[in-house]
Amino acid sequence: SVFEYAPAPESRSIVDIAPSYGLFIDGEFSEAADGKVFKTVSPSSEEVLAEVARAGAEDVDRAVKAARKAFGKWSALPGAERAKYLFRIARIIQERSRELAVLETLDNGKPIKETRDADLPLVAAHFFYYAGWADKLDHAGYGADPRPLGVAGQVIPWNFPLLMLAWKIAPALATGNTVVLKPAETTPLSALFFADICRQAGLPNGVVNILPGYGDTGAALVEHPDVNKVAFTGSTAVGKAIARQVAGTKKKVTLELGGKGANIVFDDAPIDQAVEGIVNGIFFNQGQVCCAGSRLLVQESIQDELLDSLKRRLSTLRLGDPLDKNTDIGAINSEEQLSRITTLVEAGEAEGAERWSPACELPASGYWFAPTLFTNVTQAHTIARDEIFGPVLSVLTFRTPDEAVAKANNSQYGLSAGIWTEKGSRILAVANKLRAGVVWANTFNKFDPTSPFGGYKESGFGREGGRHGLEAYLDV
Ligand code: TXE
Repeated sequence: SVFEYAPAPESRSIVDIAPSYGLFIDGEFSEAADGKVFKTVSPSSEEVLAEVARAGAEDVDRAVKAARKAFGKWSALPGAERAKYLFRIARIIQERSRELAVLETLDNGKPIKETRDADLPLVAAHFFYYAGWADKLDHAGYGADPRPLGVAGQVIPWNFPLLMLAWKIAPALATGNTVVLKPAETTPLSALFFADICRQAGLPNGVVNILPGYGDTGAALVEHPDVNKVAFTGSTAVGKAIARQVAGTKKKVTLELGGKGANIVFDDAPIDQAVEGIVNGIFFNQGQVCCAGSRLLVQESIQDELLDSLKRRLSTLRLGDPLDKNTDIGAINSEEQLSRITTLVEAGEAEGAERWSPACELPASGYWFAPTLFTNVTQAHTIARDEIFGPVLSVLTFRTPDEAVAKANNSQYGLSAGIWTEKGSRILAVANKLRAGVVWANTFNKFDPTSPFGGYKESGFGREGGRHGLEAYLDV
């Protein structure tokens, strides 16, 4: 049947993509009540990968009811029993990680090197980590009887489809909540594959429900009166709209929004290591990372040396077929995102910043953007202020640590920052003054399920990951 995982006639790889996918409600795949569907395309080739059912308000209601019905038994299970399901899911993710990596790369456009070596191991790690918490909640300082909130409505973006699903679903299930999750419209496939994993793991029906759809599906989920907790990752504009929507209700909410991370390089930093960190900070996942190091703050005295090295390194990056294991830079996730990046880059040029890219040929079809560096950038420039969410680095300079801190903090956002220096005392002094949820020292974009993650200011509120990530799903 079309709503099962029947192999597609011309499957390109080890993963079988069905021609069409359903909504996952109460353990079954089904059509949308109104029969609506949408297409998901490969951003690297623009070919249609599959047709996907598009959930409307009626489907949201059916999914929330299924989650509510499942909540009673699921939340009453001893933590150790819930842990078994989570461990089983984690192991199946590991076993099927090659298929998942290929599927994620096809639907998202990011290099297989990243899905295989970064996304998938982290996805499994989150399920293992939160599985370990499920039977320990009673003795973790939460009081005698920490209670799950109920039904969690979760809306996730397209930049790390599976990882964002793991960040949301793993802590929710460990704490005894049930879930209705809406993946992003451009990347629904790995979440539906995950639905199949839930079935394979024998997860009771209704504990996890997956509703592909657009923003209207997300809004209907957030609005549903029987949702107790809303967890959102996405744009600051939609995050604010959601905050307004839940104001005046008793719903709890966590928001993980945009960023404009500063990567600060002091004159005593090991240059080669810093260059690798800068590249990883802004070109990993084509810069479509909320905590990307999109502003490089370099100490004036080493600017020339650092930029020379950086340009040499950028000239070695390979852009192209995301399924090629040697590819460093994949496709931009959607035409819409590509046009947002293009608009902001044009603003950078119009405002007088100097644009540079290594010589590189862009494939004829698909959505591509060459790694781009802007110098002569001031703090007033749009490209120094707005989140570009693309492979574009704005370079600014500073003379003193205080100036570096002031410039780093001069942002509406406060999600991430990086510091490069050999001086341990400077790392501590500067990190303590940065208004950012994550500060990396002599590294960048390192993630771990044990560490809470989240933002200051317009980057959102609440934390995901670590022990703090549990609190977002508990009443204590
Ligand atoms: O985000 P949206 P978009 C930033 C980044 C990017 C910009 C726009 O700067 O360029 O946002 O991206 C769902 N109620 N980030 O347009 O619209 C939507 O269907 C409920 C940063 O893709 O916020 C999708 O599932 N849900 C970010 C999810 O929200 C709604 C990651 C994100 O989409 C909704 C992504 C509504 N009214 C973009 N409208 C990060 N923090 O990592 C849309 N959605």
